[in-house]
Amino acid sequence: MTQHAPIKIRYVPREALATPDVQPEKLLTIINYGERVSSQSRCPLVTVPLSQLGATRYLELWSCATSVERGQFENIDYATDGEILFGVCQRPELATTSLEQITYDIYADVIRLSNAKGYPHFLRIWHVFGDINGIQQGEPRYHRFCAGRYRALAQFKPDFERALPAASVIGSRDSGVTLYFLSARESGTPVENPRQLSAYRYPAQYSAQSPSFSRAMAKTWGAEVELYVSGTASIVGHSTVHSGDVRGQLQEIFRNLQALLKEASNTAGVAFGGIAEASALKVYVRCPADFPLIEHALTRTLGQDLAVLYLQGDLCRSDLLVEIEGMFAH
Ligand code: 3EB
Repeated sequence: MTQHAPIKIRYVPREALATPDVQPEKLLTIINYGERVSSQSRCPLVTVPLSQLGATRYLELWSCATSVERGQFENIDYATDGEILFGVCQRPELATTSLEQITYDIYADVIRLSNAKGYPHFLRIWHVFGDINGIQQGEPRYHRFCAGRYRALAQFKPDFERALPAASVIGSRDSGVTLYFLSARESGTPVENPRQLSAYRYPAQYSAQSPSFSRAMAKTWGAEVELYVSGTASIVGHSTVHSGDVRGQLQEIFRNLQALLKEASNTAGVAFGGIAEASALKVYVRCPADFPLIEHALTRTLGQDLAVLYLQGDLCRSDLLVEIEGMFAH
């Protein structure tokens, strides 16, 4: 018997929500981007405050093979299917608390929840917060975020740098912190990119407490291997390359993704193929004016059939113009 990955992530046009083809009890979550929409579904609909670019507005449907159990812990909504835990937390950023402290608090709660439910191994985490390139108490806000994340992981997860999840950190125009994640009963295998210095070893100029994520996470589910690829930018070694040149950044991202897929295939002992074999890609675009060029370059390189979602998002270094993440399966 082939055991499939416990979850499938699909992009469906927003209108499809009126006539869903998935039973609500088999949905881990529905993720909506940008303007709020109302849902008749009994499954929680999470609105991530990043605008979609492009003609069609999509929702992300995360479905699984079995019925899910839902719950709440602190203000984290979660759903489990016996193999995987999905959780989402949205908190306002109050002037009385630093971004570092808010990040620490959310991480501490998320770690407590995942430990208590028996899904302690983080696979993939997304983070969205406002004013990512702003300065707070003399330090870039992204560095403050990294410090809070690092402090919580170091406190609650001994040896955490050997098992870092894949991640994305995106700046929104709205304030507030959104974090959503997948964790599992059994650990996955982190994968690093041979073209890039591991982020957790970046020099201090990128954050005194280094960014705690791996370039990708490979996870075996029975006969299937799933690869969760972190937000990938035009960074070689630890330096941004092609500053101010969106075309050059995109080409460098393709090279980074190809190298990472090759490394992941070697590590996992399966062939993930090339970028065009992705089951889903997400592209974060800093300047909406760059969107037509980016979309054109992606369809020319990867074809029309690939599921790609484009979002307006600010990136953690102010010279980064575009970033791509994705999921692959074998
Ligand atoms: C980079 O490679 C680009 O701090 O979790 C990408 C994905 C980036 C995740 C994170 C940061 C993070 O350094 C930025």
